[in-house]
Amino acid sequence: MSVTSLGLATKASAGTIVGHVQARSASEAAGAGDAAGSYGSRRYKFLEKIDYGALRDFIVHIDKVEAPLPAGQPPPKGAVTQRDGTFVPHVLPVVAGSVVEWPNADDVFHNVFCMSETTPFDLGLYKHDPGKSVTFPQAGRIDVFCSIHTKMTCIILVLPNPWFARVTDKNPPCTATPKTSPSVPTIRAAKPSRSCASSGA
Ligand SMILES: [Cu+2]
Repeated sequence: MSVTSLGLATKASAGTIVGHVQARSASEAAGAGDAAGSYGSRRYKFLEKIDYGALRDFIVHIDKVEAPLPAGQPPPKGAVTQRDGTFVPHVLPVVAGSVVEWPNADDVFHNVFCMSETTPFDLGLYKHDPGKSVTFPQAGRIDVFCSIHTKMTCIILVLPNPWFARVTDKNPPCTATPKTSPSVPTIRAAKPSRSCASSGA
C-alpha cells in the first residue's frame, strides 16, 4: 500500500482531531483513477492484486511534531511475538526511545533481523526465549524479517511523539484512544461509512 489518506475535521486551537481513514492506490491518490495495470493478463494471473477497500488495521499518528521522552524515566516498552510462524502484531507503533521485546512462542527456531540504516540488528536463532529486546532511538519505519521463513515480516513504526492510535475492526475507531496528556491533542479516526462520536481531550 502506498497511500493512506486521513480526512480531518479540526480547529487550529482545538485539542481534538476527528477523521476517516481511507486507503487508496498510488494512482488513485495521484488523480489517475484506478489504473492498477494489466492484472487481467495471464502473465500476471498469480500476482496478488491489492483490494484497498478491504484493508484494515491502520495506525493514525501526528507527523513532524517531536516530543522527546521525559528524562529520568524508564523507556516505554512494546512487544512483537513470534507465534505460529508470524510476527504479532504485524505493525507496532512506538515512540522513539522505546524498547521492543521479541519473545518466540513457537516450538521452532526463528531469527529476527533488520538492515535499516538507523537501527540495524540481528538477534540470531532462538526459540522459547522471552528476553531479546531492541531499543529504537530514531523515528522511522523499521522493516523486520526472519532469516529462515521468508514470509515472516513486520514493521516497527517509530514515531516522533506518543500521539498515535491503532484503528482496527476489533478496536472500533471510536474507542481507539491514543496516549494523551491534558496539553496534547486527542486523535480519533474511523473507516469510511462508519460514524464516530467525538469528545474533547
Ligand atoms: Cu521464522
